[in-house]
Amino acid sequence: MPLENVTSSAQTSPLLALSTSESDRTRVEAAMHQAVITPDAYLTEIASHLIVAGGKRLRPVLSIVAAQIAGESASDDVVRGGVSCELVHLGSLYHDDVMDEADTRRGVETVNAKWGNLQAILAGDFLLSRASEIAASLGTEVAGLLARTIGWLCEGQIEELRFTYDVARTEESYYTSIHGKTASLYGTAARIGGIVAGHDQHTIDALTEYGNAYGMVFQIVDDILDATATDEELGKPAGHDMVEGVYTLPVLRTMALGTSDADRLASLLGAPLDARQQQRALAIVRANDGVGSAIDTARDYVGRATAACAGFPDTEATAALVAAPAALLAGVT
Ligand code: GRG
Repeated sequence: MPLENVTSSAQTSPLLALSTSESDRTRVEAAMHQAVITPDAYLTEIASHLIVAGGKRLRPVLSIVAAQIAGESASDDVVRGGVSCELVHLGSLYHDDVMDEADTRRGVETVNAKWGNLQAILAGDFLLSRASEIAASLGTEVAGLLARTIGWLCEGQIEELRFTYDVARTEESYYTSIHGKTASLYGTAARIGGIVAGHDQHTIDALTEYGNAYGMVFQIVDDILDATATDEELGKPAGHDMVEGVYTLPVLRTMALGTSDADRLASLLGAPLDARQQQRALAIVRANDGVGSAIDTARDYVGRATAACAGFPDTEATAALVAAPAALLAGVT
């Protein structure tokens, strides 16, 4: 049963652990499964594959907590709004796994590995269509926002592709990419929670600011972990991003140090790495200040997320929002 996966993830996820009740998680699961049922059992199975496999469901949780900051419980429409974001996330993972030719995701075979690329692309499109249908049922503002956010994900991903294997990639390119591919959907999940719950405009804007900043912390921490965690902790070989030619903040900061190590790293990168080169590149990043400097930047975004909550009512939900980005950062400090 998928709920077991979600519940066990909840214990390791700050946002989930601090905020949503078991009954809210159950509502999210039910709405996720409901959303992908079609008269075609084959399509339903493919579209359900990664839902059944688990996942932290952070985006619907964020919508729910955003809705709850005034102390009210979240309506079914709030849950559906959060689920529309999660379906966009899921659709993007289906497509991302095709692009990366990935074999596993959430501990199971990817859709492309199990059924093939064509099925994965179409099922990903189908998930986006169901997300759009749900968003449309919540009004034109939510529908327009979700449509724009799908565009932001594509823009972020194409920015990353454009500078793959480019050692001259700028930090501006990195920020543009992670804002689009990761942070924008968190911003939208929080905003939809605020809109559907009927919060005032100032609060809706602050929730959006919060979600975007939380998403930036999330992705920078993820990128730091790719360089610093062990293969076992990651469930994949460390340094995977460098191997794939995706040069993230800790790597860009290391290359910018102006030292001989920085030059050595730049000369190693720029093309696919073999296993020995991967280990040498990792050793350089781990031994230098690029990681610490990336942590400082993540900390700035924690500050921005916290500041966005300043005017929120003093409730459990607000406390959960304030605690969540710092808890992410604690994973690398
Ligand atoms: C089709 C919408 C669409 C987009 C196409 C492929 C693509 C462009 C965008 C995907 C970009 C991408 C993979 C961004 C990273 C997303 C991310 C933060 C993944 C990890 O999220 P978690 O940790 O994963 O919430 P779980 O498995 O817990 O849901």
